[in-house]
Formats: sequence, structure tokens, C-alpha cells
Amino acid sequence: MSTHRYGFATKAIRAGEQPDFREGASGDVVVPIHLSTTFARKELETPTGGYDYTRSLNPTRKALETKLAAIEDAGYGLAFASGLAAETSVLLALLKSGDHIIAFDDLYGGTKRIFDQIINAYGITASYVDAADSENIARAIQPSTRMVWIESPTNPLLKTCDIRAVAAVTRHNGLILVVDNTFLSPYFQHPLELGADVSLHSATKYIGGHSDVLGGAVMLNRQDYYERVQFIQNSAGAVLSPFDSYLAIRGIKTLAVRMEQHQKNALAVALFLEDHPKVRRVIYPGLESYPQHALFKSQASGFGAVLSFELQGAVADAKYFLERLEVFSIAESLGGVESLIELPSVMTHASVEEATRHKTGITDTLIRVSVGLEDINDLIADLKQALE
Ligand code: P1T
Repeated sequence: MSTHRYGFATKAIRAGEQPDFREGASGDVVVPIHLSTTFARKELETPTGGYDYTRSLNPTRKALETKLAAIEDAGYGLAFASGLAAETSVLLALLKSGDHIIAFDDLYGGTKRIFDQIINAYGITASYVDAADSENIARAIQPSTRMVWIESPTNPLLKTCDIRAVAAVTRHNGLILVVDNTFLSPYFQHPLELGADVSLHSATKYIGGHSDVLGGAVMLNRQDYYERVQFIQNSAGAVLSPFDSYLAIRGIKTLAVRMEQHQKNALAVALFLEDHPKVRRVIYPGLESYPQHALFKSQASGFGAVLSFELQGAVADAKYFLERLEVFSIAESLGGVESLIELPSVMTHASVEEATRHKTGITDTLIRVSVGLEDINDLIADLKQALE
């Protein structure tokens, strides 16, 4: 089924899952979980249906990869064992020793750790710029620069990068542009259409949506890049398991309705916090006070449901507040149906050096929230009682 002409929700529900009406098949409307690690052949030279070993290709993972490509209107989709496995595979596939990456200075801590503590040992270097001003990227280009790596919005400061402007720079200079699209999901933003070469997700977040699957997704259009990333997927082997592929497929089917409701709840929480006297500042792209609100709207169809804020007071006050919440859970991660709250300096970004954290604006009292799908009155009442 070619899903090109269909709307997002139709693609999310239908793409990659065609009932099988062949002789002896049962016509399942949901793709089966194919647990077999190997596939038998009738004739020596011919893998049955193109399948020979699950690391190389598995029918459940293939259904997910087809769905991933469809929901981001990409030529190709690939699924990995985690977001970081997807990142490492993209880096291994598209770079070589001696290459240089320009990265946004605000990124998930684990991504920075790959750049600074893993691939640096193989001669690949990264330098960091404030990519909220795209001119900073053009200024940082060196003769060895091969890739630009951004998140938009960033984790945890929710900064926006002008993806079209950065893509113009990367295209002009023959660089590969990777956009980590985790925070908005394919429902709200399509980096490939804005000029990126690779759109990447921690599928652990909104794609899975229920905090019960760890996964990574890579979407791309260029066949040569796809072939190289697919080669690493098979050869390095960080593939998504059949069961986790099924969970991701199941999650994607409700992505559209979840994202709409996540966003409604997040805006209500952001407005409540912005009005509260004990809150110093709230960063949420959907607020009029967000400095890059117009730019954000020009490249995304929604604002997502992650926000960050600072309380008046010191770390002890933030700790006191967090530990008094009853509906929100103090936990890393985001994008699940349950509301999560955390202190990046102690949790998700603890691996980033203190000086770097402070330079980029991740203060010790910055609190990050992933607004879930609970009743909004309960979420606001919970914040209110903990603040008071
Ligand atoms: O956890 P994993 O599925 O490997 O994904 C890593 C990752 C990649 N990109 C972004 C933007 C992310 O936020 C993450 C994971 N982030 C968290 C666990 C977190 O709490 O921020």
C-alpha cells in the first residue's frame, strides 16, 4: 500500500501492516511478532521472502521501519536498540577518522558523551556552538568539518534552531545535517522537508509513548546514506528486537491523538507556572514569552510537551518541591503518558561538565517537565500543592 496520499493518522495506523491474504495466511490486521532469529530456505540460494537472519531483516522490524518512513514522509526508516544506538550507527556510517562535527551546545547529555568520550578515541572531533543563531554554525566550519548535529528544540533548554537556515549552510558546504527530532516527534516536525539529511529519534519517547520500550529511529531520503546506515545496522548489530518493534508500532498508532493532548496539557501547565509567584521563568515554545516563538511556528506544526522552569530559591528548594509532588514522578526520560519531572544537573545532564552546564544555562535549579496525559486538573493541583 502506498500511503503517500494519506494523512498522518492514516499512515501511522496503516503503513507497513498489510493483511496477508495468501493461501494459508490468516489476514491479521496487526503485524505478528516474528520472534524467529533465523529463516529457513527451500532452495539453497534463495532466502525466503528476502529474510535469512533477524539481525539483517525481520518482518516485525520491517513493518515498523516502513511505518517510520511513512510518518515522516521519508524514503527510508531504520529501527535501532535505543536512541543512542541509532546515533552511534549514524556516526559510524557517515563519518571517518579525522572528520569534525559542529554540534549544538545544548544537547541530551548522552549524545555529548558519545562525541566526547567514545568517537573522539577514533579521531572524530566535535565542537559546540550556540546554534540558536545559525551564523555561529557557518563561522565554526573547519576544513575537516563533515557534519552538523542539532536538536530543535534542545534538551533541556528548549532552544530552537532555524533548520532551514542551517540546511542552507550545510548544503552550500557539502556537510551532512542531522536533526534529533525526539522532542517534537514526526507528528509535529519533519526535518527532512526543512533540508536535513537525517532525522533521528529516541523512539523511547513519544514514538513508543508508554515508557515501556527503549528504541531508536533514523529516517532519511538519500539512498547512499541509507545503504551506509543500514550496513552498520546489520554489521554493528544494534537492532531493535521484534517485541520492541511491535511495541513501537503499537505506540505510533496513537501518536497523533497523544501529541494533541500532550500539547494541550503542556500549555496549561506552562501558563499556570508562568503565573505563579514562586516561579522565576518558564521555557516552553508554545508561550508568547518564548523568544523564538515565531521561528518555532514557521518550522513545526506544534510545540510538544516538554518544558523547563526555574523556581525562586536554591537547589534545596527545588529538591523540596520535587519530593512533594504526588502525581508527577521524579524520573529521567520524557514522552510517555505519565508526567515526569527531573533536575537535569543531577539526572539527565549529570554527565555534562559543571562549567559547560553553567555556560549554556543549565543551572543547578533548572527543572524539566515532560507533561503527560493525566487529567489536567490533577496535574495543576499537584504542582500547586507542592509549590505552596
Ligand atoms: O535513551 P535513548 O533511547 O538511547 O535516547 C537517547 C536520547 C537521544 N536524543 C534525545 C533528544 C534524548 O532526549 C535522548 C534520551 N533522553 C533522556 C533519557 C532524557 O531524559 O532526556
